[in-house]
Amino acid sequence: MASGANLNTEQLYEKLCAQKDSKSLLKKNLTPEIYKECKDKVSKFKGKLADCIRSGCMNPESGVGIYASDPDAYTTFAPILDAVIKDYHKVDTLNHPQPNFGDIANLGFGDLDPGKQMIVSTRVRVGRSHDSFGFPPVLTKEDRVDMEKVSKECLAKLEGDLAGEYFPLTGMSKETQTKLTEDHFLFNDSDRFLREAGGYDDWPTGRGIFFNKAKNFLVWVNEEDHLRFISMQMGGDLGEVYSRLVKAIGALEKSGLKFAKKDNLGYLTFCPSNLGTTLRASVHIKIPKLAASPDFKEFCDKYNIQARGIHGEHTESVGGVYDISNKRRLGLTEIDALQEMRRGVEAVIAREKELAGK
Ligand code: ADP
Ligand code: DAR
Repeated sequence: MASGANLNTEQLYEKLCAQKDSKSLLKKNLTPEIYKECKDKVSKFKGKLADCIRSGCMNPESGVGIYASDPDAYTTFAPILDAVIKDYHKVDTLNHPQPNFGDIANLGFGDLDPGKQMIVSTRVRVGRSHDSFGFPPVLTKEDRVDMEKVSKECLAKLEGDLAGEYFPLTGMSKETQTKLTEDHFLFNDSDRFLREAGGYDDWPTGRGIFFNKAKNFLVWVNEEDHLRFISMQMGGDLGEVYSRLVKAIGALEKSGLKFAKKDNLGYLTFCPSNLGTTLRASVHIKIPKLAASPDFKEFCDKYNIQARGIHGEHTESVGGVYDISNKRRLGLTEIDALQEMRRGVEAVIAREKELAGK
C-alpha cells in the first residue's frame, strides 16, 4: 500500500507546499488558484485530485509528479494536467494530430548500425488504455481481473508471426520472472513513484506478459498502463522493429479493443508524459565517450532525445551502454516521433565516432 494512501487532498497539498527543493512539474504548475479550482472535483470514475497528485506530493524528487486517476481526469482536472502536459511536451497549445504511422513499405531507413558496432538492441513501444476502465488509483482487484480477461481474449486472436501466448504473473516462478526481466522482456514492481500512485495495488493480480513465438513482439498487461505493445530485437534495424509494431497495432485495433482517446491529447495513458502518440523508440547503444563528455545532456536536449539506464527509467547505464530514445510523444505524429528518434540516434553515433577518433 502506498505510504500516502491515507492522506486526503488537503494533507497531500500541504506536503507539496512544504517541499523546498522539488523540481517536479506538479510543484511548478499546481498554483494555489489551480488547487482551489480542482480540489473538490470528482471524475466520472470517482477519481479525486488526491489520486492524481499523491506520488508527487510524497516524492519530492519526482520529475513529473502527477498521474491521471482515470481517462476522465484529463477533463475533470484539466487545469493542472494541461499545464503539466504543455510543460513536459514543450507545446503551447494542445492540438495533437490524428494518428499517422507513415508508409512502412517505404520508410527510407532500416538498420541504423549495419556494422553492428554500437547498437545492442532496438525497441519501439506504445501504450493503450481501455476506454471503460479507470487507472490504478481507482481500480479494484475485480477491475484488474476483468481487464486482464478482455486483453487475453483479444491477444489470442493474433495470427501469423504475431501469434503467441499470455503468461500471467500470478503463479509465474521467481526464476522465470528474474530471467525475463534480466532479458528486458518483463517489467517489475520497483518504481517507487508508480507504487505511490497505486500502480502496484493488488500485485501481481491482473498483471502478465504476452509474447509471440519469436519473442520480438510483446504486450505488457496492467504494468503502469493497461497495455503496452512492444516490438524489440537485437541489433539496430529500427525499420524492421517499427514495421512489426505498426502491423501489430493494426491487428489489435481489429480485435475489438476500444482505446481511450481525447481529441486534443491523442491516446490517453496513466502518466501525462506518455500520452499522444504514446510512442517511445529506443536503442541500447554503447556510447562511453559521448556519455562521459560534459555536454552529454545538452547534446540530448538539442535532438529531443532522452538517456536512460539499461534496466528502465531511473536505472543506471552498464558498461557505457545507454537507452537512447525520443522524448516528445505529443504534438507530433507517430512517424514524426520515430524520425526524431532516428535523427537523434544517428547524431549520437556520429558524435561517438568523432570523439573516439574514428
Ligand atoms: P518504457 O517506459 O518504454 O516501458 P522503461 O524505461 O520502463 O521504458 O523500460 C522498460 C524495459 O524495456 C526495461 O527493462 C528496459 O531495459 C527495456 N528496454 C527499453 N529499451 C530497450 C532496448 N532498446 N533494448 C532492450 N531493452 C529495452
Ligand atoms: N516517475 C514519475 C513519472 C515520470 C514519467 N515516467 C513514467 N511515467 N514511467 C515522475 O514523476 O518522475
